[in-house]
Amino acid sequence: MTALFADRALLPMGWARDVRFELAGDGTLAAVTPHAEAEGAERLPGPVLPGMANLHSHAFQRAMAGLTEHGAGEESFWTWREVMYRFVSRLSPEQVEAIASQLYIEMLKAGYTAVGEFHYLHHDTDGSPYSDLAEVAWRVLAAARDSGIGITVLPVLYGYGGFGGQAAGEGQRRFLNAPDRLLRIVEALRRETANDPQVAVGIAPHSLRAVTPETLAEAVRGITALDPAAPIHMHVAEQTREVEDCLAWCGKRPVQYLLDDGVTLDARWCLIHATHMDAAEAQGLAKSGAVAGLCPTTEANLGDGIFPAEAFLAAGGRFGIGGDSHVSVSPVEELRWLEYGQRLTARRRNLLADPACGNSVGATLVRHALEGGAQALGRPIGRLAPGCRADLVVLDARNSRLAGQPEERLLDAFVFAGNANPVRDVMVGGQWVVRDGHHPAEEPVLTAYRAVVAELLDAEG
Ligand code: NGQ
Ligand code: ZN
Repeated sequence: MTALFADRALLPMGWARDVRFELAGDGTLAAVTPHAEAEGAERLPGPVLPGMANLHSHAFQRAMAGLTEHGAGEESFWTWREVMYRFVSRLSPEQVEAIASQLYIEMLKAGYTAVGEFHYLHHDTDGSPYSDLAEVAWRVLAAARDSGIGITVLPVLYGYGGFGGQAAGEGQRRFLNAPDRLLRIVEALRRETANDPQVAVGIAPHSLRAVTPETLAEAVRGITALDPAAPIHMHVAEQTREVEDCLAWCGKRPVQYLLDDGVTLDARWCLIHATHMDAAEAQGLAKSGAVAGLCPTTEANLGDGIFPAEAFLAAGGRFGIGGDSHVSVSPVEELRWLEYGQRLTARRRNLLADPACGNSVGATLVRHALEGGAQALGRPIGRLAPGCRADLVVLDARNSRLAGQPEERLLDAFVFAGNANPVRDVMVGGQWVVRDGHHPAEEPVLTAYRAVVAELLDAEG
């Protein structure tokens, strides 16, 4: 059995010293022992954290980052979405794979060891299905496997262009599936990955705008029959216009609708963004046990608004973080902006400081995001404990932000003290995938990515 040894490691109870990890052959942790001997173990060169989950990704959007920051005045989420539709209308499965490969390597190097791929680009450019319905899903799966990142594939149910079953537009035609066809993609993925502990499969009804109560219920029934614990993710209440349209459609706000009608929100669910909630909705979502999937850098980039994090956390709410459009690929930046958004609106400091995390903002952010991310991705991750995946991140003891920090301030320094990447080595499922800041495939993957971006930008003109 392989053994690792760390001077300091973040365990479920908090920081521990002289921790010995025994790795089992199946990629899990067999034993985690504090105050242990280093004898015969590989000594890790810095403090060790569990790998972070990136619970919300649209991988292809990585190649759009920086493309939509021009133009004054009338730009909004909705005009960004038009540009995104144009971009997506040209992408080939091979290009999606090349972009996802680059993204997943960037994620690993930043300390993410698992991703939730909210996958909605299903069909050919004219909207007809590929001969293999799951063609593009295989591409993102291949990118994850080749990079070594763990993945929860969430094939998206997308049927309509707005509340009440409005017809989908041209730009959405590559996304469209009825529930039965979506479930065929889910079943194919489940069959192929049944014995792969690096992969889980769930579903993602895209948003209340893209489903009807009937198709939503049918998809939830379908996935529940296949796996009663499978994750279910959905975008909700990201823009105020969505709240207004939902009120006009059913008389309720989006989160309130989900709490009251149609579905049973519980620990399987992850509501992405949930930006615009009133106090009752924040309470209700917290009590449901569902995870709020927060994507602070994308929410800032798209002008969404600020999630009511202080109230949600005070009510016992669970959250995780996602890179979403990948304008940033950094758990540090997501967590930092989660707290900064609160400070900028409240004009106070240290709003997300949980007494259970020693009132440290850094520890509160990291520990909640680890837990909520693991729950949302439906895999045994986010904890350095026996039976969990051996997904761990070794921080770079040479990074200035860690200099002289005692354990109780280490996570504050991790989140708030600088910009150089503090991640040195990354292990996923017992395999080293990043060593001293490098991934073994980073050069060829970057070369392929550059070629794809050049093709795409050429076509953009
Ligand atoms: C998406 N992205 O599906 O990629 C969405 C935009 C929509 C974000 N919401 C499209 N950040 O919500 O209709
Ligand atoms: Zn999204």
